[in-house]
Amino acid sequence: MTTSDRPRIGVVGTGNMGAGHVRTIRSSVPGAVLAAVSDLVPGRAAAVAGPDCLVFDRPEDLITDERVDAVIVASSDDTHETLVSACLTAGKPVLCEKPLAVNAAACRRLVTQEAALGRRLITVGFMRRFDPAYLAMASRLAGGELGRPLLVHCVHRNVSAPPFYRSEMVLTNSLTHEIDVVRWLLGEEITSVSVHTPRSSSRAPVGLADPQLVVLRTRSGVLVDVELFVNARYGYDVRCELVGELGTAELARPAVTPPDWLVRFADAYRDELIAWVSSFSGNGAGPGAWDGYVAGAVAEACVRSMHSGAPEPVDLVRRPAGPGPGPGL
Ligand code: ISE
Repeated sequence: MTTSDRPRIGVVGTGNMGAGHVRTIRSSVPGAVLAAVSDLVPGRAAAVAGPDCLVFDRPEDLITDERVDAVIVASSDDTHETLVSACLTAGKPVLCEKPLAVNAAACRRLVTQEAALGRRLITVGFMRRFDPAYLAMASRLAGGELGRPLLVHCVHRNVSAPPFYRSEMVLTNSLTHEIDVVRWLLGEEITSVSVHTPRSSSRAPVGLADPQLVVLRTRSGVLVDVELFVNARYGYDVRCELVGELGTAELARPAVTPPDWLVRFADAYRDELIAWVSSFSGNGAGPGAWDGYVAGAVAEACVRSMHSGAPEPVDLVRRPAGPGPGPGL
């Protein structure tokens, strides 16, 4: 870790998400310096590097370089486990974009590796916990004015999905945001799931089940329904309404439907990075490795339900003793 008071951040993966983090670090995270970037696509890292920023062809070299104190992993999902593990081996804090890894078993390996270190280094990019509108909902729930929660209605619509998107990814990639934010809002685990697939949009690629309707049941019996529609076309539209015994709270929405998540959750991404950088001297901030594992396990139960057509239980392993989750569950 740096001896200066401005940690040097390396960003692996400079596509839309990684490039967004680069911009945010430069413009809105005063406590940090963009020290290095890396991307497997030739020229893509150099295109965002700018002055005083190192460019690495191999992400492993960025992670181990002594001029990098902490790492953001924003590369493709299938690279996350290897790169986060390398950060743990290097003893460097890492913010990994969701999902933490491509499946629950891989997430569990990272949970175990981090627990063996005895210190928290992993933060997972479930940035909605930092969104002012979600924080306002959480505050109203915690204040008691809604009473006990009974239902949560969610909508998660993307303009379009990339051509490699499969029906399972709607659950293992997109739905993980609702899984995490609902766990955080309600402060309890999801115990069973069911997935329903209506007729698909003619605008969706053939074979992609889109939209999908997911019902999550929590330990206390709260039901959460989530509409996922990743080729909605008209805009990026995320909604959430919490129904309690005494009242309801609805997620404040922008006046104009934004084109994507970088616009809709710009404040959340900024505050997530500020909290992450501030946490280097503490015990981590926001969702950690265990939250990444739980999201993966719940998403896999959803995939099982999509294929079985029946409700499926969520089976979680025992949580290892080790670094705390931060302000999560
Ligand atoms: C994407 O990867 C994100 O993380 C966005 O926040 C989410 O809304 C979108 O569905 C995902 O594909």
